[in-house]
Amino acid sequence: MNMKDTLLVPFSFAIDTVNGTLTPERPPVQRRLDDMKTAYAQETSGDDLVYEVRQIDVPTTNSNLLSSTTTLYPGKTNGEYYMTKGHFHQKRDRAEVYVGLSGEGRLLMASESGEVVVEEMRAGSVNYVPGGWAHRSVNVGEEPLVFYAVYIADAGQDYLAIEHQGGFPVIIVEGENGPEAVPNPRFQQA
Ligand code: M6P
Ligand code: ZN
Repeated sequence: MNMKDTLLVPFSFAIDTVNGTLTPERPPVQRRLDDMKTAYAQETSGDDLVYEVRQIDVPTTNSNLLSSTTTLYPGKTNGEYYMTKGHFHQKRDRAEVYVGLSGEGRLLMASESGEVVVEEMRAGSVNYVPGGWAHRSVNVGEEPLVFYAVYIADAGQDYLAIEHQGGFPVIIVEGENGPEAVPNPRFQQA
């Protein structure tokens, strides 16, 4: 590799760990219930803001690391906690690391053959998402869930594979003893 062609100038950002904003500012991508009508077990709609993603852009090559903050607001629709759409990476073998900054959440991970792992997210948690695992985060608390994610910059997001199988194998709902993972009635193994 010719470093003269690829040498980036180092840079720094500051994260507000309570609301996920960045300094210097990055414009948020916003997702509302209307953008996720078919993501939940029961179809939903509305203009309620579910989450915001602020990305630190770099060239999308496999020698760079893309990173972003996600601010996932508290709330529920038809008993399911607010969550991200969730995706596999377009390049399936690309891994991702999540660092929890505030709030309380669950990270759902699912393989293409339907295996499921659910991990906790909170300030100071680090979750490693290996290649081949779809990932979705869920806010199970009463404050915004804020986390920082880092992944290989050419990974890309594949949302269709999740849609085609009716979501993740499990959904997170409020049970008698707090949040619990239960089978997703809409899930169909691809
Ligand atoms: C994290 C990362 C991003 C992702 C975001 C929201 O910041 O995993 O790659 O975009 O969460 O999740 P989604 O893309 O599934 O809406
Ligand atoms: Zn990802």
